[in-house]
Amino acid sequence: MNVGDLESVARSLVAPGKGILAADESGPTIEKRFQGISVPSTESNRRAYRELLFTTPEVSGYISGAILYDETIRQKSSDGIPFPEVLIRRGIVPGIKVDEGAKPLPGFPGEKVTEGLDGLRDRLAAYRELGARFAKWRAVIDIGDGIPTAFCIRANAHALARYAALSQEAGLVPVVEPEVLMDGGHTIERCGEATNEVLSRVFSELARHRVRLEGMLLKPNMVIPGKKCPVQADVSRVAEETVRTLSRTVPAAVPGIVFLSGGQTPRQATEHLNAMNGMGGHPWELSFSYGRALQDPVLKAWKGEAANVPAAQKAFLHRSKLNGAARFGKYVPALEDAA
Ligand code: 5MM
Repeated sequence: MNVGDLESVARSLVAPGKGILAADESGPTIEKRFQGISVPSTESNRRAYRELLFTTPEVSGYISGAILYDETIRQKSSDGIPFPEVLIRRGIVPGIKVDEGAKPLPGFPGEKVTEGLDGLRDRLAAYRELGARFAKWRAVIDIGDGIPTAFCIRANAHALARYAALSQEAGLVPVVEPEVLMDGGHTIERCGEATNEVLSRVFSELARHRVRLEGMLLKPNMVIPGKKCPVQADVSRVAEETVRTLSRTVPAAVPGIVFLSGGQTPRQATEHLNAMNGMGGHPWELSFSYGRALQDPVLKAWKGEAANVPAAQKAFLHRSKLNGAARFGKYVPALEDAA
Protein backbone atom coordinates (compact mmCIF):
# COMPACT_ATOMS: atom_id res chain seq x y z
CA MET A 1 0.00 0.00 0.00
CA ASN A 2 1.44 3.40 -0.87
CA VAL A 3 1.16 6.69 0.99
CA GLY A 4 -1.82 7.75 -1.13
CA ASP A 5 -3.80 4.63 -0.16
CA LEU A 6 -3.10 5.15 3.54
CA GLU A 7 -4.15 8.76 3.19
CA SER A 8 -7.38 7.90 1.41
CA VAL A 9 -8.35 5.35 4.11
CA ALA A 10 -7.51 7.91 6.81
CA ARG A 11 -9.61 10.53 5.06
CA SER A 12 -12.54 8.15 4.58
CA LEU A 13 -12.52 7.47 8.34
CA VAL A 14 -13.03 11.18 9.02
CA ALA A 15 -15.49 11.79 6.17
CA PRO A 16 -17.90 14.67 6.92
CA GLY A 17 -20.70 13.71 9.30
CA LYS A 18 -19.12 10.37 10.24
CA GLY A 19 -16.92 8.90 12.97
CA ILE A 20 -15.59 5.63 14.34
CA LEU A 21 -17.26 3.07 16.61
CA ALA A 22 -14.75 1.72 19.15
CA ALA A 23 -16.00 -1.83 19.77
CA ASP A 24 -12.60 -3.31 20.61
CA GLU A 25 -13.20 -4.06 24.28
CA SER A 26 -10.77 -6.75 25.43
CA GLY A 27 -12.08 -9.76 27.44
CA PRO A 28 -11.94 -8.07 30.88
CA THR A 29 -13.45 -4.80 29.60
CA ILE A 30 -16.42 -6.36 27.80
CA GLU A 31 -17.03 -8.47 30.90
CA LYS A 32 -17.25 -5.27 32.94
CA ARG A 33 -19.66 -3.70 30.42
CA PHE A 34 -21.86 -6.83 30.39
CA GLN A 35 -21.82 -6.97 34.19
CA GLY A 36 -23.46 -3.52 34.13
CA ILE A 37 -26.49 -5.10 32.41
CA SER A 38 -26.22 -8.48 34.21
CA VAL A 39 -25.31 -10.41 31.07
CA PRO A 40 -22.65 -13.17 31.27
CA SER A 41 -19.66 -12.54 29.02
CA THR A 42 -19.82 -15.71 26.90
CA GLU A 43 -18.46 -16.03 23.38
CA SER A 44 -21.98 -16.28 21.98
CA ASN A 45 -23.24 -13.21 23.86
CA ARG A 46 -20.25 -11.17 22.71
CA ARG A 47 -20.85 -12.32 19.11
CA ALA A 48 -24.57 -11.51 19.28
CA TYR A 49 -23.88 -8.07 20.73
CA ARG A 50 -21.29 -7.18 18.09
CA GLU A 51 -23.63 -8.43 15.35
CA LEU A 52 -26.32 -6.11 16.69
CA LEU A 53 -23.94 -3.16 16.37
CA PHE A 54 -22.53 -4.01 12.94
CA THR A 55 -25.90 -4.71 11.31
CA THR A 56 -27.77 -1.65 12.60
CA PRO A 57 -29.79 -0.33 9.64
CA GLU A 58 -28.68 3.05 8.24
CA VAL A 59 -25.84 3.45 10.73
CA SER A 60 -23.22 3.62 7.96
CA GLY A 61 -24.53 7.13 7.26
CA TYR A 62 -22.81 8.19 10.50
CA ILE A 63 -20.23 5.47 11.24
CA SER A 64 -17.19 5.30 8.92
CA GLY A 65 -15.20 2.56 10.67
CA ALA A 66 -15.39 0.07 13.52
CA ILE A 67 -12.50 -1.06 15.71
CA LEU A 68 -12.63 -4.77 16.51
CA TYR A 69 -10.90 -6.99 19.06
CA ASP A 70 -8.91 -10.08 18.05
CA GLU A 71 -11.81 -12.42 18.88
CA THR A 72 -14.34 -10.28 16.98
CA ILE A 73 -12.39 -10.02 13.72
CA ARG A 74 -12.50 -13.84 13.56
CA GLN A 75 -16.23 -14.17 14.33
CA LYS A 76 -19.12 -14.43 11.88
CA SER A 77 -22.66 -13.11 11.66
CA SER A 78 -25.51 -15.54 12.37
CA ASP A 79 -25.76 -16.19 8.61
CA GLY A 80 -22.09 -17.15 8.44
CA ILE A 81 -20.44 -13.99 7.05
CA PRO A 82 -17.15 -12.94 8.69
CA PHE A 83 -17.61 -9.67 10.59
CA PRO A 84 -15.01 -7.74 8.54
CA GLU A 85 -16.99 -8.67 5.40
CA VAL A 86 -20.29 -7.67 7.07
CA LEU A 87 -18.80 -4.24 7.72
CA ILE A 88 -17.20 -3.83 4.28
CA ARG A 89 -20.52 -4.66 2.55
CA ARG A 90 -22.15 -1.89 4.55
CA GLY A 91 -19.44 0.65 3.69
CA ILE A 92 -17.83 0.57 7.15
CA VAL A 93 -14.04 0.16 7.29
CA PRO A 94 -12.90 -2.62 9.67
CA GLY A 95 -10.13 -1.77 12.13
CA ILE A 96 -8.32 -3.76 14.80
CA LYS A 97 -6.91 -3.15 18.28
CA VAL A 98 -3.33 -4.44 18.16
CA ASP A 99 -1.91 -3.48 21.55
CA GLU A 100 -1.79 -6.06 24.32
CA GLY A 101 -2.82 -3.76 27.12
CA ALA A 102 -1.26 -1.30 29.57
CA LYS A 103 0.99 -3.04 32.15
CA PRO A 104 2.74 -1.62 35.24
CA LEU A 105 5.93 0.26 34.29
CA PRO A 106 8.68 -1.26 36.46
CA GLY A 107 10.33 1.27 38.77
CA PHE A 108 7.54 3.82 38.30
CA PRO A 109 4.77 3.16 40.82
CA GLY A 110 1.30 4.04 39.56
CA GLU A 111 2.36 4.30 35.92
CA LYS A 112 1.81 2.00 32.96
CA VAL A 113 3.33 1.23 29.60
CA THR A 114 1.43 -0.46 26.80
CA GLU A 115 2.84 -3.77 25.57
CA GLY A 116 2.48 -5.65 22.28
CA LEU A 117 5.42 -4.76 20.04
CA ASP A 118 6.92 -8.27 20.01
CA GLY A 119 5.66 -10.13 16.94
CA LEU A 120 3.58 -7.13 15.88
CA ARG A 121 4.80 -7.16 12.25
CA ASP A 122 3.37 -10.68 11.75
CA ARG A 123 0.13 -9.93 13.59
CA LEU A 124 -0.44 -6.81 11.47
CA ALA A 125 0.02 -8.83 8.26
CA ALA A 126 -2.48 -11.42 9.53
CA TYR A 127 -5.05 -8.76 10.46
CA ARG A 128 -4.73 -7.20 7.00
CA GLU A 129 -5.47 -10.62 5.49
CA LEU A 130 -8.56 -10.80 7.69
CA GLY A 131 -9.79 -7.50 6.22
CA ALA A 132 -8.54 -4.79 8.60
CA ARG A 133 -7.54 -1.51 6.98
CA PHE A 134 -6.67 0.43 10.10
CA ALA A 135 -5.22 -0.35 13.54
CA LYS A 136 -5.35 1.09 17.04
CA TRP A 137 -2.92 1.19 19.99
CA ARG A 138 -3.86 2.80 23.30
CA ALA A 139 -1.37 4.25 25.79
CA VAL A 140 -2.64 5.21 29.23
CA ILE A 141 -1.33 8.21 31.18
CA ASP A 142 -2.58 8.81 34.70
CA ILE A 143 -2.43 12.16 36.53
CA GLY A 144 -1.60 12.00 40.25
CA ASP A 145 0.93 12.92 42.87
CA GLY A 146 4.21 13.31 40.95
CA ILE A 147 2.86 11.58 37.85
CA PRO A 148 2.97 11.41 34.91
CA THR A 149 6.77 11.28 34.85
CA ALA A 150 8.65 12.35 31.73
CA PHE A 151 10.02 8.81 31.52
CA CYS A 152 6.56 7.22 31.40
CA ILE A 153 5.45 9.66 28.71
CA ARG A 154 8.58 8.90 26.71
CA ALA A 155 8.22 5.13 27.02
CA ASN A 156 4.60 5.24 25.85
CA ALA A 157 5.29 7.71 23.03
CA HIS A 158 8.14 5.53 21.79
CA ALA A 159 5.91 2.42 21.71
CA LEU A 160 3.12 4.33 19.96
CA ALA A 161 5.54 5.50 17.28
CA ARG A 162 7.03 2.01 16.77
CA TYR A 163 3.49 0.65 16.38
CA ALA A 164 2.50 3.43 13.97
CA ALA A 165 5.55 2.87 11.75
CA LEU A 166 4.92 -0.90 11.66
CA SER A 167 1.23 -0.34 10.84
CA GLN A 168 2.03 1.87 7.89
CA GLU A 169 4.58 -0.66 6.65
CA ALA A 170 1.81 -3.29 6.75
CA GLY A 171 -0.64 -1.04 4.87
CA LEU A 172 -2.81 -0.23 7.90
CA VAL A 173 -3.66 3.32 8.97
CA PRO A 174 -2.46 3.73 12.58
CA VAL A 175 -4.87 5.33 15.02
CA VAL A 176 -2.52 6.68 17.69
CA GLU A 177 -4.28 6.82 21.07
CA PRO A 178 -2.44 8.45 23.98
CA GLU A 179 -5.15 8.72 26.65
CA VAL A 180 -4.68 11.05 29.61
CA LEU A 181 -7.24 9.60 32.01
CA MET A 182 -10.03 11.71 33.48
CA ASP A 183 -10.09 9.67 36.72
CA GLY A 184 -9.04 11.57 39.84
CA GLY A 185 -9.45 15.06 41.17
CA HIS A 186 -7.10 17.10 38.94
CA THR A 187 -8.06 20.44 37.42
CA ILE A 188 -8.64 21.20 33.75
CA GLU A 189 -5.36 23.17 33.77
CA ARG A 190 -3.43 20.10 34.94
CA CYS A 191 -5.08 17.98 32.25
CA GLY A 192 -4.09 20.62 29.68
CA GLU A 193 -0.45 20.58 30.84
CA ALA A 194 -0.23 16.78 30.81
CA THR A 195 -1.96 16.50 27.43
CA ASN A 196 0.35 19.13 25.98
CA GLU A 197 3.43 17.28 27.20
CA VAL A 198 2.12 13.91 25.99
CA LEU A 199 1.14 15.09 22.51
CA SER A 200 4.40 17.01 22.03
CA ARG A 201 6.38 13.91 22.87
CA VAL A 202 4.18 11.65 20.73
CA PHE A 203 4.63 13.82 17.62
CA SER A 204 8.35 14.13 18.18
CA GLU A 205 8.63 10.30 18.36
CA LEU A 206 6.39 9.89 15.31
CA ALA A 207 8.74 12.17 13.36
CA ARG A 208 11.81 10.25 14.57
CA HIS A 209 10.17 6.99 13.48
CA ARG A 210 9.40 8.48 10.02
CA VAL A 211 5.66 8.00 10.37
CA ARG A 212 3.79 9.70 7.52
CA LEU A 213 1.41 12.06 9.23
CA GLU A 214 -0.99 12.17 6.25
CA GLY A 215 -1.64 8.44 6.70
CA MET A 216 -2.52 8.35 10.41
CA LEU A 217 -5.19 9.55 12.82
CA LEU A 218 -4.80 10.82 16.39
CA LYS A 219 -7.20 9.57 19.08
CA PRO A 220 -6.70 11.81 22.12
CA ASN A 221 -8.60 12.67 25.27
CA MET A 222 -10.32 16.03 25.50
CA VAL A 223 -8.88 18.58 27.94
CA ILE A 224 -11.28 18.19 30.82
CA PRO A 225 -11.17 18.26 34.66
CA GLY A 226 -10.85 14.95 36.52
CA LYS A 227 -14.20 13.39 37.44
CA LYS A 228 -13.58 14.10 41.14
CA CYS A 229 -12.39 17.69 40.66
CA PRO A 230 -14.69 20.02 42.63
CA VAL A 231 -14.48 22.62 39.85
CA GLN A 232 -16.03 21.24 36.67
CA ALA A 233 -15.83 23.13 33.36
CA ASP A 234 -18.63 24.15 31.05
CA VAL A 235 -18.87 22.92 27.49
CA SER A 236 -17.27 25.99 25.88
CA ARG A 237 -14.27 25.88 28.25
CA VAL A 238 -13.58 22.22 27.48
CA ALA A 239 -13.86 22.96 23.75
CA GLU A 240 -11.53 25.98 23.93
CA GLU A 241 -8.88 24.30 26.09
CA THR A 242 -8.93 21.18 23.94
CA VAL A 243 -8.59 23.07 20.65
CA ARG A 244 -5.85 25.30 22.11
CA THR A 245 -3.83 22.28 23.23
CA LEU A 246 -4.28 20.49 19.90
CA SER A 247 -3.34 23.63 17.93
CA ARG A 248 -0.06 23.80 19.82
CA THR A 249 0.88 20.16 19.38
CA VAL A 250 -0.77 18.46 16.37
CA PRO A 251 0.67 19.21 12.91
CA ALA A 252 -1.81 20.28 10.23
CA ALA A 253 -0.69 17.35 8.04
CA VAL A 254 -2.65 14.95 10.29
CA PRO A 255 -5.98 14.50 8.48
CA GLY A 256 -8.14 13.92 11.53
CA ILE A 257 -8.46 13.85 15.28
CA VAL A 258 -10.93 11.26 16.55
CA PHE A 259 -11.63 11.78 20.23
CA LEU A 260 -12.15 9.05 22.82
CA SER A 261 -14.97 9.64 25.30
CA GLY A 262 -13.02 8.47 28.37
CA GLY A 263 -15.93 8.23 30.81
CA GLN A 264 -17.91 11.31 29.74
CA THR A 265 -21.64 10.72 29.45
CA PRO A 266 -22.87 10.16 25.91
CA ARG A 267 -24.45 13.60 25.92
CA GLN A 268 -21.32 15.41 27.21
CA ALA A 269 -19.16 13.71 24.59
CA THR A 270 -21.54 14.89 21.84
CA GLU A 271 -21.80 18.42 23.25
CA HIS A 272 -18.03 18.84 23.48
CA LEU A 273 -17.43 17.61 19.94
CA ASN A 274 -20.22 19.86 18.70
CA ALA A 275 -18.76 22.94 20.42
CA MET A 276 -15.31 22.30 18.93
CA ASN A 277 -16.70 21.91 15.42
CA GLY A 278 -18.85 25.00 15.98
CA MET A 279 -15.66 27.03 16.49
CA GLY A 280 -14.63 26.21 12.89
CA GLY A 281 -11.37 26.94 11.08
CA HIS A 282 -9.39 23.87 12.22
CA PRO A 283 -6.69 22.37 9.99
CA TRP A 284 -7.80 18.80 10.82
CA GLU A 285 -11.20 17.08 10.85
CA LEU A 286 -12.50 16.83 14.42
CA SER A 287 -14.40 13.59 14.85
CA PHE A 288 -15.16 10.79 17.29
CA SER A 289 -13.97 7.26 18.04
CA TYR A 290 -16.21 6.66 21.02
CA GLY A 291 -16.65 3.40 22.89
CA ARG A 292 -18.80 4.00 25.96
CA ALA A 293 -20.37 7.24 24.69
CA LEU A 294 -21.82 5.36 21.71
CA GLN A 295 -22.53 2.05 23.38
CA ASP A 296 -23.91 2.83 26.85
CA PRO A 297 -27.47 3.45 25.60
CA VAL A 298 -27.25 0.40 23.34
CA LEU A 299 -26.26 -1.95 26.17
CA LYS A 300 -29.03 -0.58 28.38
CA ALA A 301 -31.64 -1.14 25.66
CA TRP A 302 -30.34 -4.61 24.73
CA LYS A 303 -29.93 -6.28 28.17
CA GLY A 304 -28.87 -9.50 26.45
CA GLU A 305 -32.37 -10.20 25.02
CA ALA A 306 -32.86 -11.01 21.33
CA ALA A 307 -36.28 -9.35 21.51
CA ASN A 308 -34.59 -6.05 22.40
CA VAL A 309 -32.29 -5.96 19.36
CA PRO A 310 -34.48 -3.53 17.34
CA ALA A 311 -34.69 -1.11 20.30
CA ALA A 312 -30.94 -1.37 20.90
CA GLN A 313 -30.19 -0.73 17.23
CA LYS A 314 -32.51 2.26 17.33
CA ALA A 315 -30.53 3.61 20.30
CA PHE A 316 -27.24 3.07 18.44
CA LEU A 317 -28.50 4.78 15.29
CA HIS A 318 -29.82 7.69 17.34
CA ARG A 319 -26.55 8.28 19.23
CA SER A 320 -24.55 7.94 16.00
CA LYS A 321 -26.80 10.51 14.28
CA LEU A 322 -26.33 12.98 17.14
CA ASN A 323 -22.56 12.65 16.89
CA GLY A 324 -22.87 12.96 13.11
CA ALA A 325 -24.63 16.31 13.68
CA ALA A 326 -21.87 17.32 16.12
CA ARG A 327 -19.35 16.80 13.30
CA PHE A 328 -20.94 19.84 11.64
CA GLY A 329 -21.53 21.81 14.87
CA LYS A 330 -25.24 21.25 14.25
CA TYR A 331 -26.18 19.30 17.37
CA VAL A 332 -28.84 20.90 19.59
CA PRO A 333 -30.16 19.35 22.83
CA ALA A 334 -33.67 19.11 21.35
CA LEU A 335 -32.33 16.41 19.01
CA GLU A 336 -31.84 14.14 22.06
CA ASP A 337 -35.56 13.50 22.21
CA ALA A 338 -36.13 13.26 18.46
CA ALA A 339 -37.26 9.78 17.33
C1 5MM B 1 -13.57 0.09 23.60
O1 5MM B 1 -12.50 0.03 24.55
C2 5MM B 1 -11.19 0.06 24.00
C3 5MM B 1 -10.36 -1.08 24.48
O2 5MM B 1 -10.18 -0.98 25.88
P1 5MM B 1 -9.45 -2.14 26.73
O3 5MM B 1 -8.14 -2.42 26.11
O4 5MM B 1 -9.33 -1.49 28.10
O5 5MM B 1 -10.35 -3.32 26.76
C4 5MM B 1 -10.55 1.45 24.33
O6 5MM B 1 -9.24 1.54 23.87
C5 5MM B 1 -11.38 2.48 23.66
O7 5MM B 1 -11.25 2.35 22.26
C6 5MM B 1 -10.99 3.90 24.01
O8 5MM B 1 -10.67 4.03 25.37
C7 5MM B 1 -12.18 4.79 23.68
O9 5MM B 1 -13.30 4.33 24.39
P2 5MM B 1 -14.11 5.39 25.27
O10 5MM B 1 -15.10 4.56 26.03
O11 5MM B 1 -13.09 6.07 26.15
O12 5MM B 1 -14.73 6.32 24.24
